[in-house]
Amino acid sequence: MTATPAAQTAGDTRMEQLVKARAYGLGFDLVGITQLGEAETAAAFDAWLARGYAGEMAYMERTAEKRRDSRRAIEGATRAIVVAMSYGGTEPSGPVARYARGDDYHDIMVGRLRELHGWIEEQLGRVVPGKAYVDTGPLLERDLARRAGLGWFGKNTMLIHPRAGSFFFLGALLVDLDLEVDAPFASDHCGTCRRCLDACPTGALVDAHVVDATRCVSYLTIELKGDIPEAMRPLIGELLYGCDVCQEVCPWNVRFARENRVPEFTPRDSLTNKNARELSQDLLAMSPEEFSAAFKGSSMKRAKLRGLKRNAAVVLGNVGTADDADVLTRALDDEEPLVREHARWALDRPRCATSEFRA
Ligand code: B12
Ligand code: SF4
Ligand code: SF4
Repeated sequence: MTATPAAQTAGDTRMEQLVKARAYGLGFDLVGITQLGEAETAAAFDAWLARGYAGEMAYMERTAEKRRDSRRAIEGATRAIVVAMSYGGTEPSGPVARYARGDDYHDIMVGRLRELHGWIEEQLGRVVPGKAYVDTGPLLERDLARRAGLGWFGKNTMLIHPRAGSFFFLGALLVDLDLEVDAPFASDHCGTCRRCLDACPTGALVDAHVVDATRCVSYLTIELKGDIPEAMRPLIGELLYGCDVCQEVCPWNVRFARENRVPEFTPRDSLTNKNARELSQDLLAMSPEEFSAAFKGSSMKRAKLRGLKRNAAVVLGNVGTADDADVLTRALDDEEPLVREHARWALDRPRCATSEFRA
């Protein structure tokens, strides 16, 4: 433990312990506390940006100054209560990444962190300035999490905990409160293993601990708004939305991934009962109204219907058969040029093409 004074106590129990107990009670799997300050990985982050690995995620560059130093996120905050929540790493693999199969984790986790914040204020009987962040804030969340003792940086860049693997989300409640901090996670348990680097389907793990996002399936199928580069399309295989490959092969997940215990993260039937082809066919035929209804409350809305149709066309180009020609041909009339172009590409792929079609 780093020696910082613990100013708040309630009875005989230290505030840190109470906060952690409450956080576990709210369903978080891991909790740690760290001091805000300059990110230890700021230099690695700068090098990553300089090499263009953020691609079109302009917000990473725009908010870089804040990300380098977590004290800049909100005025006056001194501590981060960092949490992790497992989302079902034991579920079978499939065309949609595990994290996106249930309800949007941003809403669920921010809601629970706000509950924790309210509870702290109630315990102390005063206002505690603070703010909850999950994913979208200007923070290097993995940096904060390692400093709070939640795990090490895997060679696949995931934060990994020795008894929980890496299939969990991270979040942080930044507060102006003098809590005693936890020791950082100092060891590294990757050793000589390189399974994730070898398994990545697109070669996005350009080095240990370095993801070139512009090659990562997660970026290509979610963050990228325009055309997926043609050279990358065949490498995407049947991955429709996101990618779990570099986590699935990790021995720490094979052994320690936890089951989902959060009802809201339960996979939607519409996603789990269908294979990549069936799901892609459904998406390509979907109207905006059907899309809104089917994906209400889902983080998959981030890619919008046009992005999902684009991905579906790529998947059918990779794993479809001549039986998918009809749905792809109809997509040639889609109002979105993006969808039309990817459908055309898919139809020209040997698996989908028939002589009738090529004419
Ligand atoms: C941008 C982003 C992406 C991008 C870029 C990914 C990336 N690795 O940077 C894309 C779209 C590709 C992506 C994909 C995914 N993401 Co994402 N993403 C983010 C986001 C918003 C920022 C990440 C970031 O700062 N990148 C900058 C680079 C430099 O950092 P980094 O690669 O994470 O590297 C870290 C360490 O490896 C270390 N480091 C860097 N170089 C070196 C060198 C050495 C020698 C060492 C020791 C360390 C080290 O420093 C960095 C930490 O500061 C965070 C949320 C947040 N606000 O932090 C979520 C986040 C990282 N993503 C998350 C998830 C779940 C995913 C996916 C699994 C989703 C999916 N299934 O498709 C994939 C996993 C891909 C992967 N292997 O990273 C979780 C990760 C949870 C965890 N256990 O680690 C986060 C934290 C969101 C959340 N709140 O839960 N993501
Ligand atoms: S998420 Fe998939 S594409 Fe991205 S680095 Fe991991 S294995 Fe490679
Ligand atoms: S697969 Fe191996 S090298 Fe990659 S993160 Fe897991 S333990 Fe580390």
